[in-house]
Amino acid sequence: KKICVIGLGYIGLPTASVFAKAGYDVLGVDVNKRVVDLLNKGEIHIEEIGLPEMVREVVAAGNLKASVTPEKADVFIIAVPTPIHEDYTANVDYVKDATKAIVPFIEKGNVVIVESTIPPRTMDDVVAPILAEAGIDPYNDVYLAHCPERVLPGRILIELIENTRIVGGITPEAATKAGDVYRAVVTGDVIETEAVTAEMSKLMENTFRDVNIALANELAKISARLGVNAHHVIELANKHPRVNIHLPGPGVGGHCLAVDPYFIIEKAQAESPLIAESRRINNSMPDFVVEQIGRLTAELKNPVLAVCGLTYKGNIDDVRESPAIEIAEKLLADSRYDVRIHDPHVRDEQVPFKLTTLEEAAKDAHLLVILVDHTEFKLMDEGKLTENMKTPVIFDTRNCLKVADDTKLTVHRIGDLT
Ligand code: SAJ
Repeated sequence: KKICVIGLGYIGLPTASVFAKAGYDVLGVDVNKRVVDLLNKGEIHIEEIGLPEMVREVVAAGNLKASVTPEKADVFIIAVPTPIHEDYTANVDYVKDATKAIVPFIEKGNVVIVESTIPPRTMDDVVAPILAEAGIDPYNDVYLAHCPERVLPGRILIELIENTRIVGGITPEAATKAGDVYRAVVTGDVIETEAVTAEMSKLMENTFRDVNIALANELAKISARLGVNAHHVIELANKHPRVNIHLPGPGVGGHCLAVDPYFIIEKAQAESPLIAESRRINNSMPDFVVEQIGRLTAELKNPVLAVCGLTYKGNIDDVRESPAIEIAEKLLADSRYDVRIHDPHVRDEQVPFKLTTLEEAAKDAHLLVILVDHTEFKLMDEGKLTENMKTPVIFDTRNCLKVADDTKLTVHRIGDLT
């Protein structure tokens, strides 16, 4: 069986690799020639645990090839980004372009799957009509389905295999045929439903998490006002069997949680005030962190700050929508501060400012701010790290450092600032 995967990003590339590893003949397609050339050499342009080894193996075995143009296949999987417009509506142009790109290669009986996250009704109102216009009956000629990806960056290769998959067919037969594609490689359940239900359930998963994080972030702010330790409150409240307060932090980033809720708001604005307010709360966290840094350094004339971590979460190299970037930019724009920035997972060309080593960042610093819970930071020897600091003070916005009680260090956390 031949599978053509359109889009070789964080989802498409691992997906193509997993099918190739299972023995399928896979063609990965991307508009970026550099990505295609790299892949044909067995190399990759993104960071994900286990992926370099897997890609090298399947490319060497001849099961995965890459090209800038699609070819005929039994199954087409579209995994392209859905960015957001300035007005917070979804930009589904890449999904449209990818659909148009495969149209000349589609034959009767093919399975066409969209994995990209899309606003509710996009399969019925946008994708199906593109096929229809090209003379392909989306309900009878092909098996068209939405199968949202649900993998967690950092655990993609595990979750691609083990997670439950939701397959939303544009017809019940399409759901079954598309479901069979995943049943061949997935050990989790494969559940069939209608396209719009699949679209909505994917969006609600990420919205659920975003709203819950907003609640935790609101608690952090309330705690700062009232002089309560939010982390203790969370620890105790979460002893209740039906309570699971999330972790407050410097904000919500990434291309999923910080974006997907808007796809629901766009389609039902009057009915989604809670979702919209949660977005506002999470978006306000970078300002809250900058304010707290101001308070922690209020006594100093020219505070030197060591800012550690830029990615949107730990142990990945993805800086999309990262609140840490926003915080770094705000600090850099404030002439009161001397700011040094370090992230072991980020390369200079990914960000609009210069990066330093951890040692350079910490040297003579008054405050070290942890914005991301990379393992490198969690494992670091705080004594060694702070020995060259002017004052051994850390602001751990991720509550990720385990600091011994007898340490000379002062550690502030986002949930225990009073
Ligand atoms: N965060 C907090 N507090 C928390 C949990 C997370 O501040 O308690 C922050 C993180 O630091 C990060 C952001 O939220 O900035 C998002 O991180 P995440 O680990 O929650 O999720 P993503 O965006 O990496 O991946 C999510 C996952 N969705 C869910 O867990 C419901 C993943 O399964 C999806 O496949 C992915 O979105 C996606 O592609 O939609």
